[in-house]
Amino acid sequence: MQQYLDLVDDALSTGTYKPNRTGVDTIATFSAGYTVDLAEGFPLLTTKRMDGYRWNSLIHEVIWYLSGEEHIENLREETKIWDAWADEEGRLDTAYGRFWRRYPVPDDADALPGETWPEDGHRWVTVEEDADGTTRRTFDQIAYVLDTLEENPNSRRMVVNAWHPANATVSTLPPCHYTFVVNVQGGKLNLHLTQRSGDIALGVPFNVAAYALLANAIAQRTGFEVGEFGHTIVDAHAYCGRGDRGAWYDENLPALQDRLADAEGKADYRDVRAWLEDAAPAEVDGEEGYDHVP
Ligand code: UFP
Repeated sequence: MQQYLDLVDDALSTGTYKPNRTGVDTIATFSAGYTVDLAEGFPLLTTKRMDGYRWNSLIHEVIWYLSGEEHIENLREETKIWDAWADEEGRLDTAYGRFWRRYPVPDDADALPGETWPEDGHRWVTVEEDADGTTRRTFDQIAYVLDTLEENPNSRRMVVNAWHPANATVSTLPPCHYTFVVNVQGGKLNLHLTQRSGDIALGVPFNVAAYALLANAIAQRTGFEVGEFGHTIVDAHAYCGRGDRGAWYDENLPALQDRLADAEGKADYRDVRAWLEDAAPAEVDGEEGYDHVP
C-alpha cells in the first residue's frame, strides 16, 4: 500500500524529535492522512507480519468491539492483546465497544438547561441495571449508524465516538482511534477514521486493517458497495530512542533526514532504525547505549 509507505516516509523525513510519557522518544509528524479505495482490495500491509495469530487477533478484536463488552473474559480466550490493560476481573476502561454500543447518556437531571436527551425506550437507548441495582442509560451508536444507512443514507451525521472526556482523564490508555464517520457517496459506503496518536510501525497497520474490515462488514450488512477508507492520524510517530536524548536528536536529526532524502526508493522503518542504531552515540549523559526500538 503505497499510501502507507508515503506516510512513513513523510513522518521520518519531515518529523521532529519528541519525548513522551513512555520514556521512549519518537520522531513525530502532525496530521498525517491518506485515502485508499477498498473496492480495489483489502489494505493488509506486507511490511510487517499480519498473518496467522495476528490476523486472528484482529478479527476477534473487531468482533469484541462490536459486542459492546467492557471486559475481556471472552476476548482473552482468543487473543492476549488486551490482557495487560485489563484489571484482575478482566474489566477494561478503554473497551471501545462499550462506547460504540453503550455510550453513557446522562439523566435528564444532568442535562444543561434547554437540552433534551433521548427518552428511555427510544430505540437506541437502553436502561441497564448493574448487579447492585444501579441503573444507567446507554446509547447504541452502531445501531444508530446501521439504521441511518437504511433510512437516510445521505446523512452526514453517521459518527461513532469512543472518546469520553471524563474516562479519558483516568484511563491507562484512552482510545487512540477514537472516532469514525460513515459517509455514503455515489452509492458507495466510505469510512473515515480519526486517530489522535498512531505508532506508524507497530499500531497503525493493525488500525488500518481493523477499520477496513469494519467498513467491509458494515457495507455488506447494509447492502452498499464498499467505497474508500480515509485515515487521519493527528500525532503520527515512530519510536526512535530512549530517554533524555533531546539535545542529541536536535543536533543530528536533520542530518539523518538528509540521508533519508538521498536514499533510493521509499523509506522503510527498518532502514531508519538501522541508521539510528549506527549513528546514535553509545552513551548520552551516562545513559546506556542505543539499545531499544519497540
Ligand atoms: N497505539 C496505536 N494504535 C492503537 C493503540 C495504540 O498506534 O490502536 F491502542 C499507540 C500510539 C501511541 C501509544 O504510540 O500506542 C499510545 O500512547 P498515548 O496514549 O500516549 O498516545
